[in-house]
Amino acid sequence: MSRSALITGITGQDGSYLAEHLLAQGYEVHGLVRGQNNPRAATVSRIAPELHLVEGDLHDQSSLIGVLETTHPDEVYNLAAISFVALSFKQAINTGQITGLGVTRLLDAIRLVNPTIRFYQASSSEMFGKVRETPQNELTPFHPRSPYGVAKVYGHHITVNYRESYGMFAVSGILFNHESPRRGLEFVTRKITDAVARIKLGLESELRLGNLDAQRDWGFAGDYVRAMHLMLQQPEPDDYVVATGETHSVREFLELAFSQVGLHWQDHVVCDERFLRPADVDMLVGDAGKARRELGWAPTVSFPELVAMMVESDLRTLSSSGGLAAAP
Ligand code: NDP
Ligand code: GDR
Repeated sequence: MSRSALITGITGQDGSYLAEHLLAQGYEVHGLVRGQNNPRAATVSRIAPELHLVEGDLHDQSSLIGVLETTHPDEVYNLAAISFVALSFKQAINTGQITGLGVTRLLDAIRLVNPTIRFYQASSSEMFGKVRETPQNELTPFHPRSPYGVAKVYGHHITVNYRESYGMFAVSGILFNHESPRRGLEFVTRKITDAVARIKLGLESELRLGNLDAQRDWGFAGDYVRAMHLMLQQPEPDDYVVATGETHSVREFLELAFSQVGLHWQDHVVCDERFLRPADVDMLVGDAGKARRELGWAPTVSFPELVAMMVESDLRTLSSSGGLAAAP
């Protein structure tokens, strides 16, 4: 009998990479889709045709219980969230409801239906926020800087709490930023690579951005979903930082992305205070030593390779669609 997995957030960046990875390992994979006629469901079904889509919402506990009862998963990966930090400032309560309390709804549903299910929570380096030490590891104290970060801290602690209180196999993966050609256009990396392709093709001339000094530890999403799966295969549940160990500024990302197509970013980028946040995270860099030692995990894509992959993909997609399609 093949193993079965349920992924929430299937229509997001990580959902499709994780589905592909688990299908390749022989899993039966179910993906939770919210809403009526969700337009992103068709995209993920094209990427992973063997995937089974099921309806449910992290707002609605009985939908989660129903999905667990019908899909019988051995493993549940909770990737669903309001994940855009800027939006979380504008919708702080909604972010708390989904990104925070949604974790408890899912953990409680698992406890009721089948407490032996293994559970992965998508925690974030945003929990470190105003960092207390560099690099950040599993023991670094949290100081979140946004409603999103605060909600993720709650999600992390409730995951650890259900493990300790009920003996559930519940783990929290503290993942640093990871990007890809499938990254949403609202995030800075894809916003940049999409704009570079548009400017190169003569479709646009300007890119408006906020804080260029922010530094992030950027890896490739395809590498990071392998770590999620490995965490659920361990003899004991535990929490892990997943990161490359390198940090780069938004300015460095711009430099590499524009120079790849023979352009200077200074000729096109305009600073626009609409994209500044009420509070930002200045610098993140992770120490993934524990994941390396215990999971045997290591990233395979370097920072320049990641930027090149994303620029090439956006150029290819926009060239073949005459500038109409945003997502590959
Ligand atoms: P995305 O923003 O691309 O995807 C978020 C997913 O959550 C979408 O599929 C969205 O569905 C779904 N969702 C939102 N609200 C609900 C709801 N009420 N019920 C069910 N599903 C919902 O995120 P990523 O793929 O980039 O990230 C995956 C997870 O990992 C997120 O939890 C994120 O916070 C976390 N994370 C991400 C990092 C990164 O760098 N990418 C780093 C660290 C953590 P819909 O299509 O309906 O909107
Ligand atoms: P982040 O990613 O907040 O780190 O959260 P994002 O790409 O949104 O921002 C990174 C940094 O770039 C600065 N920035 C801009 N950001 C956006 N989106 N748009 C702009 O125009 C812009 N200009 C400058 C930001 O201020 C910030 O400092 C991501 C999400 O995937 C989270 O869900 C995840 O938990 C963390 O990564 C780890």
